[in-house]
Amino acid sequence: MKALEGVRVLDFTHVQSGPTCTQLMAWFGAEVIKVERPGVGDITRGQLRDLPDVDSLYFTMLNANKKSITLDTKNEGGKRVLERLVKSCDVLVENFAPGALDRMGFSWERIQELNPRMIYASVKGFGPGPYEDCKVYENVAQCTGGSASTTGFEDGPPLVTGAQIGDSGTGLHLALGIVTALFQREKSGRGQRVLAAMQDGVLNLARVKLRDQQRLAHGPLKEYPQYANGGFTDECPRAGNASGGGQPGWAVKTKGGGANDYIYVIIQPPGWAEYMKLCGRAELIDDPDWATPEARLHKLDKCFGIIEEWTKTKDKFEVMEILNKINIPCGPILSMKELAAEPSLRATGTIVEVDHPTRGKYLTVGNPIKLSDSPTDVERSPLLGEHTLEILSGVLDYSEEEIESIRQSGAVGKIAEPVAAE
Ligand code: CAO
Repeated sequence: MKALEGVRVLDFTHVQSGPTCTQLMAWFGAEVIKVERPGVGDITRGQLRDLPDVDSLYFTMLNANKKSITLDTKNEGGKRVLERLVKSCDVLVENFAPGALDRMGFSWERIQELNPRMIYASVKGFGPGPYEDCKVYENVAQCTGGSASTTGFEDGPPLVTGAQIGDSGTGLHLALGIVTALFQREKSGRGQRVLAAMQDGVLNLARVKLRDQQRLAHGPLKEYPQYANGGFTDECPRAGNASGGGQPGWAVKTKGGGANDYIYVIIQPPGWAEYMKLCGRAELIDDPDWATPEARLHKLDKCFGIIEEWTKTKDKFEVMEILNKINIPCGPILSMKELAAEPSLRATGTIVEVDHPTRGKYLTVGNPIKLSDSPTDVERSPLLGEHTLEILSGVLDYSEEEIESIRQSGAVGKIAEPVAAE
């Protein structure tokens, strides 16, 4: 049995933020019915394609374990099918532009009338306020949520990060909101609205920077490179690769000189002596100008420079092994190529190979959250409208005549032929 077995999700999501949320729910066992526009579908099916005429990796990696029904929800027949779906699902998840669902005729009031137990969950770019009507994509959220202003080097422009903290991060927040609302429904018997705004989600993930903004009012941030270089304003600055925790850290070069031949090292007080022994600089272990964290604070760049002279003589995996043996935390900079080939990630199901009827085999990131009683089996994403018939008859109990009349109305577009067994 899967943890969310018996929960049916009307998945009205597209692009990345909403699909991240519903994919997680599907992995935990919810029945996720993705509603897509006939003939078009989720726009990402056709975006960033690596192969002609097949669903992109963008789409396939965000829509595993879901069913797809095509439905024109602006068509009167389509609206009636959507009403029936609302009545028979537990959760509706959407990430349309603000107001789109209301314009379709499905306001929160209307949804509650149709199904008072419905949990209606939305991702929006912003919460209520001056920007609530704006459309938002990933990097917009990274910029408006405080991540970009605090990422990058002190002398460079603001930077966005490759980790999709605006989209996938907000999808994760939304998933937690939904299961929490499902838990409350057990006692209250009622559904509720769940909103995760991308600006809020990014700010939540960047909360240590709001911490530093407030610390700044009481003196310089000693762990930032600006402490040695003397360059603070009244705004939390970009800290380069400095550690956000209590200990100094930096990415130093390793042997090879390639783009990812680096390792992230941290200097905890007990580690200093060990580092200096490895670096052949034992004289600095007790030297009062170097021996204490306070003495080193003004010259962290020089400290990491000394360590780098040693790390450049080893590859990043050798450094990892040597430092971990003496209890010094560190992390090699791993490329996507290296991660894709990592056997331990394959073994745990964090990286999974999936077979797809039109694209063949591809890699995806499996469920990063492991439940001992609800293991995840990653299944390929659905083709556009692949389950339209199955949902109309099996879930919504339409008769053959009714299905024919729905089809005639143009509400579901061309019904897809069943896919041959793989
Ligand atoms: N049948 C008929 N119409 C449909 C439909 C269906 N099955 N599915 C969607 N539509 C319609 C919508 O009703 C909407 O119509 P109106 O504009 O007339 O109301 C229209 O398609 C376009 O939807 P949209 O506005 O959501 O799409 P967009 O491409 O204009 O904007 C995005 C995309 C992502 C910027 C916007 O949806 C958004 O801001 N979403 C909230 C924030 C978010 O999730 N951003 C993350 C995106 S990346 O993960």
